Amino acid sequence: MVGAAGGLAAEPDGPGAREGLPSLVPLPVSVEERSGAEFALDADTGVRTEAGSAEARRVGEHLAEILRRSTGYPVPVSDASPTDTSGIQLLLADADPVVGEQGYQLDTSPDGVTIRAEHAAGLFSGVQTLRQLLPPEVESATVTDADWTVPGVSITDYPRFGHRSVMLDVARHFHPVEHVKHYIDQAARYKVNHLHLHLTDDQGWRIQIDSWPRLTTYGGSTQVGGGPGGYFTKDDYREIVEYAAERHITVVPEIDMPGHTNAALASYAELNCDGIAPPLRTDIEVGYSSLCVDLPLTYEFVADVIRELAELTPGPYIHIGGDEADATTDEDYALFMSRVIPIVEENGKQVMGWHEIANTDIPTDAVPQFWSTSTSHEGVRAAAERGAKVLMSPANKTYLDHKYDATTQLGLQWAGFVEVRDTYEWDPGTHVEGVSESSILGVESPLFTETIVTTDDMEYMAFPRLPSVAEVGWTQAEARDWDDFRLRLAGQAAHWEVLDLNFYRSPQIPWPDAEHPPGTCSAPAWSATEVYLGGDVVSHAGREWTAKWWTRGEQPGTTGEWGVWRDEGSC
Ligand code: NGO
Repeated sequence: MVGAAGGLAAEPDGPGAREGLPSLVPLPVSVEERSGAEFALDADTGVRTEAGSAEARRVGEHLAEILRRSTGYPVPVSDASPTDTSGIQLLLADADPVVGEQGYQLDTSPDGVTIRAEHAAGLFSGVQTLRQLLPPEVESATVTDADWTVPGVSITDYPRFGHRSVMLDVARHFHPVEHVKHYIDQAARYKVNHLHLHLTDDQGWRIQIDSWPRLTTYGGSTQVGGGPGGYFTKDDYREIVEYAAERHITVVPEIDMPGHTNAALASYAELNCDGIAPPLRTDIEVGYSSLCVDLPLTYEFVADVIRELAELTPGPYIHIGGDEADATTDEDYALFMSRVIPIVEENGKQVMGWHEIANTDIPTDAVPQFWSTSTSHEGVRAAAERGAKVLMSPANKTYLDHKYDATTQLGLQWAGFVEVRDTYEWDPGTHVEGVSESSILGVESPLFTETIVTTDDMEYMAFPRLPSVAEVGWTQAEARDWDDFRLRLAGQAAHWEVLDLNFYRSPQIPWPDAEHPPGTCSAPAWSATEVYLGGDVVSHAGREWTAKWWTRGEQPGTTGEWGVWRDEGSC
């Protein structure tokens, strides 16, 4: 067995991807180069899937669609046959048992490529690897000319952690179904298998709840900065769940409570302890709202919301938030959780929550999500000792909403700057005192959206950090090495260019791009608070800048809106 990291020529300091095999991210468990086993796709190549398995067929169709789009070949999908094994085979038999629930084996020969797995999830992961083995043009949305040769390899691969997740906050800025699907596509490429949707927060409620309709019609009517907001109808939401499932991604919906609930409290006066509805909020303060813990109606509300949400949720988890409940006393918080957790369980779901829930008496199948910048937490340690599993998303390692460095115009920085190397060089299995590998469920990279409006913004913050955290979740600890990773990551850029992804050219990565070698893109020069005069373009110091977002607020001496404008730099 040749470890992929060891078997290939790597030049840590030179620009450009490493030579040899295409750069795979996340790094597989083992990659053996096999000369003479290259396979060239052509107009006759078909995909053959395990006979009788609808799931394998779906993975096959998914692959065929990608190949048809870029190669223009017909790529028929049919049942695998013992007598004709040419082409691309997706089989659910005879995989080495070491691949487990989610792993796969991928072998090439001059006649084809065979992916074997125990389950369709493994086939799907193998297909993502195959995409990276093919030339980057395979990602083209239109028919392209390329040498469609898959190098000769024998790969055995399986994940370190079964739960690899991304989170998208659709509450601070609403992100419509198309944005979410786009994000799902990018995450699936890196073997992420969960999408946590932060559906509610102070600034907006984004999921239709039939028994409490004003949550969305009123509570979803704005967002950070005062834009029109929006929400998912139940059909929209089902569409997301289904789209994700086709990509072997399970959706984990989050209703954040008892804090982060201003949108709900604004929508229904009767949910407030004093019976008075607060105004909708469009700023980014945290820690001021709380559901009314003593009010019986609070639990009727929660029961309705959880029931309707559970009906929309095929996955096992419902995330109940629980973070930053600064407007709730500790006693009230514990009381609230002791009443809400059973509601989730009665609906047949397991609780996930930000790590503060571990300050209360949570059941052992509840999952605290660690988001602190510190490396110890007594409640999380104790929960792990009692047998709970922990989801790891330390803010200073995994928060995709954070600035890369002082020049990043988007993003927050309360946890410091988060460069690519920060997201890579940490170990989920040893990060939190007293919480060992066996207590770790997996790893998540959250994208909060206080400053994230467009898919360009999402891409810029997620790339290249999302693939980096994805490798932390997938690749075995001893195989990870920064100097090797940065070369493999550089190798991904060619795929991102075909995909037209707006990725951040971190100076830590030796990008192979001759046109834009590291450091030659002009850094964004400034951001400033200016009076907003209307329209989308504002003149500043004689130049025009596109303003992508602004924050409504009070500014001494002005009565209008004002904004934070940014220069976006150029390449
Ligand atoms: C914190 C806070 C969120 C913010 C985010 C911004 C958690 C779990 N609660 O993370 O409300 O949006 O930081 O980085």
